[in-house]
Amino acid sequence: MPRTALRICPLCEATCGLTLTIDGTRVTGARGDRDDVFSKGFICPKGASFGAADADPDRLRTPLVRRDGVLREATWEEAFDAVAAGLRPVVEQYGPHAVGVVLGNPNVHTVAGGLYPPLLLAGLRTHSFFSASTLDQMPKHVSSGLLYGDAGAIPVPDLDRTDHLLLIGANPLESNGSLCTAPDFPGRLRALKARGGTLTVIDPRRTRTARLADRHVAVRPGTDALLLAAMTQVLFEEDLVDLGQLAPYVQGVEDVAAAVRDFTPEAVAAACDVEADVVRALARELAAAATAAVYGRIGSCTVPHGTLASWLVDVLNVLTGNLDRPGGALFPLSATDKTPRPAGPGRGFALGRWHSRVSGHPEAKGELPVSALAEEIDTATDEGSPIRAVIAVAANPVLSAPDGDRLDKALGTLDFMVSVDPYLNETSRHAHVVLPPPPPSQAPHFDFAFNTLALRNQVRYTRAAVPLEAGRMAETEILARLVLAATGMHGTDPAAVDTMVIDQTLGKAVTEVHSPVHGRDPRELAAQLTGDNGPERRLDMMLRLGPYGDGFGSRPDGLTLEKLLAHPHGIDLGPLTSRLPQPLKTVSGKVELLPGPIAGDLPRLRQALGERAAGLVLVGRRHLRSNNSWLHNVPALTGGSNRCTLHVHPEDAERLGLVDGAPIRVRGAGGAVTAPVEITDTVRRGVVSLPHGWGHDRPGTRMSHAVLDPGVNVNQLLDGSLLDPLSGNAVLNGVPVDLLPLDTPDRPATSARDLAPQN
Ligand SMILES: Nc1nc2c(c(=O)[nH]1)N[C@H]1C(S)=C(S)[C@@H](COP(=O)(O)OP(=O)(O)OC[C@H]3O[C@@H](n4cnc5c(=O)[nH]c(N)nc54)[C@H](O)[C@@H]3O)O[C@H]1N2
Ligand SMILES: Nc1nc2c(c(=O)[nH]1)N[C@H]1C(S)=C(S)[C@@H](COP(=O)(O)OP(=O)(O)OC[C@H]3O[C@@H](n4cnc5c(=O)[nH]c(N)nc54)[C@H](O)[C@@H]3O)O[C@H]1N2
Ligand code: SF4
Ligand SMILES: [Mo]
Repeated sequence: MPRTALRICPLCEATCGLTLTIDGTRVTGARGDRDDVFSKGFICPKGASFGAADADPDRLRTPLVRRDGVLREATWEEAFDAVAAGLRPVVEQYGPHAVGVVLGNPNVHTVAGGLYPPLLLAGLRTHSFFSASTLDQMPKHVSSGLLYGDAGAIPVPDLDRTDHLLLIGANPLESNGSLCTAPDFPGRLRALKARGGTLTVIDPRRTRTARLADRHVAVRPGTDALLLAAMTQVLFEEDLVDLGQLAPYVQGVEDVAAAVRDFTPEAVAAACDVEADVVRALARELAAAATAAVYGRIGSCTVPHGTLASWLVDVLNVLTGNLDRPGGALFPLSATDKTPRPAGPGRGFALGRWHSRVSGHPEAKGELPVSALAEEIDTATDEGSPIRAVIAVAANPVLSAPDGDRLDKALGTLDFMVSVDPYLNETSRHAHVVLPPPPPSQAPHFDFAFNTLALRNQVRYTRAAVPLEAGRMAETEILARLVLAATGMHGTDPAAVDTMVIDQTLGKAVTEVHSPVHGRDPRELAAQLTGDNGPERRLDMMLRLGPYGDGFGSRPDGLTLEKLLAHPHGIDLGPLTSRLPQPLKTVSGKVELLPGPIAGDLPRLRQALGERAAGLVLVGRRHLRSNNSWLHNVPALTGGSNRCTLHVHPEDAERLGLVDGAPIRVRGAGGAVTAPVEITDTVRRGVVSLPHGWGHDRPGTRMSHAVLDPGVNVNQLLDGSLLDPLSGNAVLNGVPVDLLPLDTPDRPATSARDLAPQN
């Protein structure tokens, strides 16, 4: 008899509750859980294909260990012996920085990824840490770090209550939202319009989201920081600045006024290709709205001025009094956040505490740019060792980061590489050991990351829907064992890792005056923890120490794991509320509106006033039925409009003599690829668009469906040299490209410099 089980969807940031139908141990169906306190039954085509993604026969079932150059099935014991034997000599001989840790996107979608990577990094003490964040939202972390003193304090647009939403470089109708966890983002935009609110979308493409908008501004890619600076200038010039309740918590308003004085609408119009009147209207509409929220995503981050654009998004929210108020942009308070300390000055946020060995890129939030991973492996310098071993967890940088060909070669030269990945793909094929996590039906789910970005405070936990299959190891245990193997403790019981974290956390909490457990005995507290295993006990501890927790009995109505388990559809913790000044950790204890590093980067923006790409520039796009590089192996999610084609505007196509459907050579600084042309007026003139995550045609992978329609790797067009300097984020959008005859060779004839924007 089929049964049902609840499972939060791990496939995107919307975190929808699913009701799975299960026949034996197989997931045969998935529908939205109507009783989920947050998602209320919403589901998208990816969630509906949960069963197919879960049961993909190409998912690895056992560890693989390389012997005589060939990856072969092995036992878990053999695999971890090989990991310890591969990693430790590198650490001992060349030091910790010779081990690179690469974390990919799915870490933010797993319990294991939330709980163990910090221990791996702390244990290894390597500076060679890279993640998908520097292909994504690092500019936002840096701007939040500088403005609020906390790189994790990211304000979320209050979609359900705002009167005016200004959406920049985001396409939630395909992506379902990002840095704003909102199940049914599309429905929430429609509701905004239905209640008389207005939606403005800034995007070089007329996306499905843009088609919902009252106003769509097809900005020239990479110029949002200029546009937003000009809007800021208008607010000052026309006396529209009104901080309202925020005033006591903000410093530096006058400094910002002076800093943006040159960026008039007239000055930015040509660079942005947006008329000065339109810029003025955007600023006036924002200021006039009863409440408004400015929200920027991928298109505003993965560009040369990503940190400045991210900063200006928040500056506009502050200057219009919309930061930290209902209807504006608010700071969530998640159930596993630490219990808030009293407001007051903090330590602030530092950038560049160390630098990358080869190009001297500054670290940001402890990370080096993943764009620099290849050179950190393949380039020797006088100082320090190149990276000789890599630990990759849920990461496919060969496709997701710039210049995959170079990285592909570099990974092939490592002394040792381990991948924690369910697939043998473009990246994991280089590993000496592959450790496959179980499919999601066999894993629990808790959103440590996305609850801190959710548009409503709520908490939900789902245990594994299906028991671990024989021979499988939970990803939490895989990562705990990996931490031990990497830090010279191979052979220790993995449960010791959780016990150590619990002892340390409770030991610290009892010393903190504001903690609900101040002064108590940590052993007595540890004995109270419930849960079936170490990760669950850690979750119980975090919930109980958190802002809604029971404080181990001091607030008897508060949250515990037991209470959460008794509410399988989740517990609603209420709408977001104003929280300032408590979240601020700047040295001044205020919002520091013009931080030094930002002021230092403004001359580069001023220079961009005169820059214009001479030819075509490339932007990306997402499709509802895809997810980065790893869902192309699920037949139900491929085909139809989800294809790797080059979107070209009809006028550009005519000028260049392009034919719809015919292949064309696209060349950038890092190489060339051939993709079919798709002529569409959804891209603006001068812009072409290719999606990322494709290029499944390398040998030695095991993705039998994906190879049938491999597409091409858009990131091969990049050479990894274009970065946002403050955050180290890769420039993935607004990149100059040429369209050339089909027989053009792979390697570029011109250098990156020749293709860079010209006056
Ligand atoms: N040109 C261009 N490039 C981009 C982007 C873009 O917009 N344009 N977007 C960027 C963004 S935003 C991101 S986040 C990155 C993503 O970059 P990555 O994180 O490198 O890539 P993903 O495709 O998300 O997949 C990572 C790996 O996780 C594995 N995986 C899936 N589920 C699990 C699991 O449960 N456990 C483990 N251990 N592994 C799992 C997959 O098999 C895959 O190998 O790509 C970036 N690259
Ligand atoms: N279906 C699906 N959903 C996903 C993913 C996926 O791959 N597929 N990936 C997930 C991940 S890892 C992330 S980070 C999120 C990302 O979520 P979003 O940020 O919503 O991602 P995109 O759909 O790529 O939207 C980015 C938009 O920016 C536009 N753009 C490009 N350059 C510029 C520019 O210079 N200025 C402006 N204003 N706009 C520009 C592009 O045309 C595009 O429409 O999506 C997540 N959800
Ligand atoms: S919107 Fe995202 S979380 Fe919701 S069902 Fe679709 S993929 Fe899953
Ligand atoms: Mo992402």
